[in-house]
Amino acid sequence: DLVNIRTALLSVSDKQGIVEFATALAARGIKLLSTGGTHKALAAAGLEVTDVSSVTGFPEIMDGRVKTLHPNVHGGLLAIRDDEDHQAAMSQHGIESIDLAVINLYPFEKVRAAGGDYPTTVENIDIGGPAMIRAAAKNHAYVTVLTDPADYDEVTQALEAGNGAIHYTLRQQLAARAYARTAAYDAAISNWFAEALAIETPRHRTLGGTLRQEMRYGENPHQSAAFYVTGDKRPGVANAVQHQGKQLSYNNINDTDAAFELVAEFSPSVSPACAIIKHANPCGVARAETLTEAYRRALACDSQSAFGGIVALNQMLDGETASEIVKLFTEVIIAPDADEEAKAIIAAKKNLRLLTTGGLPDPRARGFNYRTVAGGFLVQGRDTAMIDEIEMKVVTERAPTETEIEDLKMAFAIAKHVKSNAIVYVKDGQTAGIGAGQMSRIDSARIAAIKAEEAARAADWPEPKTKGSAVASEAFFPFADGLLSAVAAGATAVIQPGGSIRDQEVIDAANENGVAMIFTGTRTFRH
Ligand code: 93A
Repeated sequence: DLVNIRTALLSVSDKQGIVEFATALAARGIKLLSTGGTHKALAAAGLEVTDVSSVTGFPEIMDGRVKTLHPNVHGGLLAIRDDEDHQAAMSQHGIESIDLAVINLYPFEKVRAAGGDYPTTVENIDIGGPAMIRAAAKNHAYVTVLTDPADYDEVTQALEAGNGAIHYTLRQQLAARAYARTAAYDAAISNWFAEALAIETPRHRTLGGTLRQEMRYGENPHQSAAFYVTGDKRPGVANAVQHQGKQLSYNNINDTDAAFELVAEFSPSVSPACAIIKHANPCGVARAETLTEAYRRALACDSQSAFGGIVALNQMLDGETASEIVKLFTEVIIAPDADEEAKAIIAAKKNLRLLTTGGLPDPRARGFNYRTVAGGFLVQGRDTAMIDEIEMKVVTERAPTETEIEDLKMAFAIAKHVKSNAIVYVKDGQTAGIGAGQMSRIDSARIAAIKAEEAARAADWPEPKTKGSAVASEAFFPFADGLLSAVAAGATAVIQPGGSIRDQEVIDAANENGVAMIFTGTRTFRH
């Protein structure tokens, strides 16, 4: 099971740790081969290293596009060491075996993330590197392959323990990592192409990502978990800067994403906005003249649920808002930015995580959602439905007033981010009650009204904010009962897709109660 290593090929773009690792190899008497830049780095460190050109008998040509794509390299990696025919081919063609390959690829993902132009990004598609990685990994029965500087120490220690040889089980594991790496690399390339060409069809892209973070556990402590990033530059939880606090958990990442995607529906050029999220559903959303006021109003919707929640803001966190937020136990704050005063206030709360993103994600931007099912996964385009781009058809005798329209639009935008069945009451730019995740729409409507009553009691308001409110339903009311429940709670305006065979019943009920109703023709389920 142990294979002695005599020759190593090193070809790395990320030179981090390479000199130390090569030094450890050389100290074991392992012969070093390498490509141009890597050769230079190793030679500069005083190591004896052979240029791969002397193995191929070819110079690096075409700006390095062809440097290791040669039978002397690939034969050396792929030969079955105890196969007579393979041995004969080696001696006939003067091929020498390569027992260990250290390769990391042209930084395609980094260039993409930095917004490299088209030709630069294409030039950073590595061809020879993945070919060598895949060859070495296929031949893991004899060859050790390293694709990540994070693996250098492990292999150095294994060499030490094996007295210059590597065990089969480690070679197998390294091969598995190698194919994970090349698969993620190719996925990043295909996704970049699909993005660059603005093509959404699944044939043009694949599911793939780079491991960002392994977590102690997933949604529950008995589940394993990891966070992968796709290279999509969308401002949000994957691309945020975390200023303080411990690593985000699986649930934190999920909820923080939900929070920021929701608050991004509200342009900061219109007004400050705040969303507070629990278990991926909003428990309060509000707009106001100031950010502090938006936070206070969002909190007032359901101050009980907001405990231990995630706060998302649509503009820079300021000191006043920060000092308001720290009054309540909060898990995470995410905002486009934070000023120095705010950072100092948050710093006093060691466990509170502050994330800044540099901007808001475009709610209209295309993208994909994934979800697993037994034996496969589902892919769909992001829900980019925006009320300003949808025809709002008034279906009742009374048309909504201007204030009602503003609240209807806000309720529609929020309902898109609430688990179905979703009922969202909004009054004066503030959620009055949210009903989420019920199996029947009428139950969601009732729960939203109950939440509004509780909020009124907690805040000592004379009446629930559902009185005189606008209400959104993310899918049609199948019967008049849901609408009547909203009327009972005090709603005066309704927005919903329409499309039920009983639409007329629902419209009649609205007219009988003087309610103004809009049909959007667009449903925004979220299951
Ligand atoms: O341009 S390539 O696709 N053609 C090749 O033949 C080739 N061989 C190695 N890229 C190739 N490489 C890559 O060069 C490696 O994957 C590595 O990322 C990089 C190392 O180049 P240097 O040693 O010159 O810095």
